[in-house]
This record gives sequence, structure tokens and C-alpha cells, in this order.
Amino acid sequence: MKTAGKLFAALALAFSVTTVALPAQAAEFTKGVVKKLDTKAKKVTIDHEDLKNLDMPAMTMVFRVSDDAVLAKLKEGASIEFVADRVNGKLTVTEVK
Ligand SMILES: [Cu+2]
Repeated sequence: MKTAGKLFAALALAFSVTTVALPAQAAEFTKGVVKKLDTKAKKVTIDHEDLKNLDMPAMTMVFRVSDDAVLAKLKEGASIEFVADRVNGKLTVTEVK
């Protein structure tokens, strides 16, 4: 019983350590210019600066926009600050300032 108790204590410790919430990483905004917007297809072409979280150099490319609230903030020709991430394997704009 003593061993079981120790094992349980060790497990409890392990769980408490792994479940400690890491501070949410602040989303890093990247600057870009909206080149083209297709609200029907929910796609936006952005001339973006380095996307550090995606390890991507500056370029012009198409992103998906799955969130209508984000889509509403986009306008062709607008200079924006945005967050992009891989969502289901597709590069998606997840936030716009
Ligand atoms: Cu890119």
C-alpha cells in the first residue's frame, strides 16, 4: 500500500506539472497590404512582411479567412496588421487589428 501511495503521489505530481497552464502566447501581428479580397471564396491576397510564427519570408500570397468577423475587417488596398496560422493545414488569417 505504501508503494501504491507513493506511485499515486508521483502520478499526481506529474499531472499537476503537465496541466499547469502555460501563459497564452501573445499573437504576433504582422504588417501587410490587402491586394485582393474574395469574400465569396473567403480568400484574401496579402502582400505580407515576415511571418515569424510560420517561418515565412515577406511575399504576396493568398490566405483563407474562415472567420466572417475577420473578413469584414478586410478591404482591398488597406494596410493591415494581422495574425496568420495553419488551420487544418491551410494558411488562414485568424486575426486582424
Ligand atoms: Cu507568405
